[in-house]
Amino acid sequence: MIKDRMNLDKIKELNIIHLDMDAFYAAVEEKDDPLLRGYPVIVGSMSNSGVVTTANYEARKFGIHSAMPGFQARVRCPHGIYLRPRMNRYREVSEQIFSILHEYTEKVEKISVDEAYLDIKNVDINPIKTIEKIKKRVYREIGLTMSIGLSYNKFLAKLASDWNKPDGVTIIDRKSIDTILPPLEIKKVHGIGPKSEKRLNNIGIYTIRDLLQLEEDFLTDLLGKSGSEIYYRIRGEDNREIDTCRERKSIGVERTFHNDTSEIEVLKKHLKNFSYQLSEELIKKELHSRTITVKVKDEKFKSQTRSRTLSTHICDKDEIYEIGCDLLDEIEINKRIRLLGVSGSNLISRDLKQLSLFD
Ligand code: TTP
Ligand code: MG
Repeated sequence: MIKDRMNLDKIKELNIIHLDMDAFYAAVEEKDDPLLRGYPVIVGSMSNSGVVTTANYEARKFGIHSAMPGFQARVRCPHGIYLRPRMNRYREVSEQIFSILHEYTEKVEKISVDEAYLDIKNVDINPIKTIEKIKKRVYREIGLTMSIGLSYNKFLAKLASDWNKPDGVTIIDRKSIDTILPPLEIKKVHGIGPKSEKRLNNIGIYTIRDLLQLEEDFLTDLLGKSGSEIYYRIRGEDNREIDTCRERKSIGVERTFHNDTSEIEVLKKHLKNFSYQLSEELIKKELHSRTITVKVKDEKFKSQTRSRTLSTHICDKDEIYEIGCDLLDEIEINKRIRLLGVSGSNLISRDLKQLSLFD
């Protein structure tokens, strides 16, 4: 059902969908055990040191949310039903949802188990009809609700899907951005993470309205390359394409030096720099890695690699650096090194990482 019909002047132009399942893990639990319906359901740790992965909308009325420590949740909602996550089941349901999405377009970008972008440019039917069909089918065949945003780019579609949760549909067209965007907090802008938010707050910038006053150059000086992207994004411009092969096997940073070196201290200095960059990439992509690999290539082009697989997934820069140093120490360096790299593989997304905190 369309809850929010905004000004639809150029409906054909609206061809990017962002969809996000409502209270996903908890909703799967309710689907599998309908007796849970109507009660506050919290999926997460049984132990005091664990965290909430999600709570259904009943439980959210008690102020419970993802990432909240389990003990705090129990204080706020002692009569809640606390369940351990069943990741395999969530993945299975997720696959069923995605196979329905793929029936509408092959241009599906999977962001996580319960979230995707769809490009419906080549779908012949009216975009609003398409949304209604997707929602209805997922509800009828799987029994779960989702919230959908429809717009003409990714940033706005994602903003829209979050607008009217749960079970909502929000459409943002060109005409509506002038009223929708200015009052929003800057953290709503894709690309403004906690660090950038703080930097902007420090100079008195809290809303998109404030942000709109800043020149592109100023934003680039302050936030680097993403400053320019943000400058256009808040004006409703975002050219990011739907990326259908987003699932990655590994992420790495490597470089060939101008001056080959065999000095371990110099190599470690580079390694530190690369580890920090790798950590930044992982955080940006909301990924954590369980296997860290260091690779070197010497002046005779001989490569050596060393890897370590950990018991938990990590993304912290100092942890990556520390493991990287151990791995580098294991490599026998008797020639000058021309290339050094560090990478993370065995990747999982943020939501799965959270589970390992209490398992
Ligand atoms: P979200 O889509 O962020 O949350 P949600 O689907 O539970 O609720 P909403 O209706 O607000 O969309 O995340 C999807 C699933 O990912 C969620 O059900 C549980 C998991 N998750 C975590 O494990 N840790 C987290 O910090 C978050 C935010 C989610
Ligand atoms: Mg969700």
